[in-house]
Amino acid sequence: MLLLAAGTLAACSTSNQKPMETPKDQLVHTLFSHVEKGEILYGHQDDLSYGHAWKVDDWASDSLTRSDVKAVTGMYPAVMGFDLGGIEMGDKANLDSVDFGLIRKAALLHAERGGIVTFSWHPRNPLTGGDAWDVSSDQVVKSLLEGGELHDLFMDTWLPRLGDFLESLEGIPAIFRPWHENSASWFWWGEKLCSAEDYQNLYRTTWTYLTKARGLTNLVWCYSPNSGISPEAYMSRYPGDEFIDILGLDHYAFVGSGSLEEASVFFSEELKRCLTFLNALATEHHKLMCLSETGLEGLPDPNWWTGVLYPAIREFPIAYVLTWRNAWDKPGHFYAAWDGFDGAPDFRAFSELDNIVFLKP
Ligand code: BMA
Repeated sequence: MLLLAAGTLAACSTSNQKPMETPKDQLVHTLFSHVEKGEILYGHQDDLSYGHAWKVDDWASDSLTRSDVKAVTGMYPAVMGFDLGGIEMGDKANLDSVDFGLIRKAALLHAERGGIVTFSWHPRNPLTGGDAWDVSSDQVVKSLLEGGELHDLFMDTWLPRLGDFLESLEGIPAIFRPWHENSASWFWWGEKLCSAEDYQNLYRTTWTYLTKARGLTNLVWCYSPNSGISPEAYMSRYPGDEFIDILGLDHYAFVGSGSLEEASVFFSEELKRCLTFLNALATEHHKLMCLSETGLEGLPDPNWWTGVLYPAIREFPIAYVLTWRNAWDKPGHFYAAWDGFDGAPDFRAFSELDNIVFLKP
């Protein structure tokens, strides 16, 4: 629908009319209009590609109607997350073995059904050959920037491959969220692995390539540090208002050696603290805000959705909240309920809340 509207509007454009809205502008407006109504969209990572103990096998012929979220709530997630890790290598499938053909098909289909798509990116470590979590060198970001030994690889191979994939999305609007969780130090672009200036340069180079060199007008850019930081730290690596549309936050619940109840209290308090400063920053910079990644792995709390997550987010104008993937091959690695799961009723109750938005099939 969005794609059709964009094409129709463009066809009507004349020189004395206002410049037409790009797909990116349209998505930004859509998200702002949900926020103005006090609505929060629900998102789930990789929802159409696989779920708890199942996966799509023959994606080219599959109608992609299966979804753990739909099996429990009767609705698809409004926001669908996908990861592009591996696209930079020219791989056929991403780091979680999801074929890029399936990702593209699922993204287009979800947009056609009226949903919103978002892409994260866990690229390999180009200096060591390791994965995104290989933090053995603090020279990786520097090596990709102008003057660095891998700058040509970045500009002539990595970004073009990423650009080719994003261009193949036929102009559907998409939230792009590269270089995430940069305030922590578990990815090679993390806080201790590069200077603030080099991080900003990396983000801006990515933006400039896709937006200027490739002319993509469908990307909504999200900046998403991890929780556990001050507002000053959040902004210390901010690429700048020109480059960013959404101020995101990644924040997970962890049950360590303490009790589940302690973990929930910590999760809620930290989330509210971060969303409070994010709200102030979003207002000041005229940006959207979102909870770009969250979740409680394996959902050991049967009332987590309505008892912990919802009370922590309901007061905040976040455009969406996205919980991470339900791995098909790791039984305990799931963040949304699935059919037959004990905690399914509370997830269903969450989906039925007035201001939480799912996508009706
Ligand atoms: C992590 C885990 C990993 C996965 C990665 C990228 O949080 O889910 O298993 O490879 O995200 O999707």
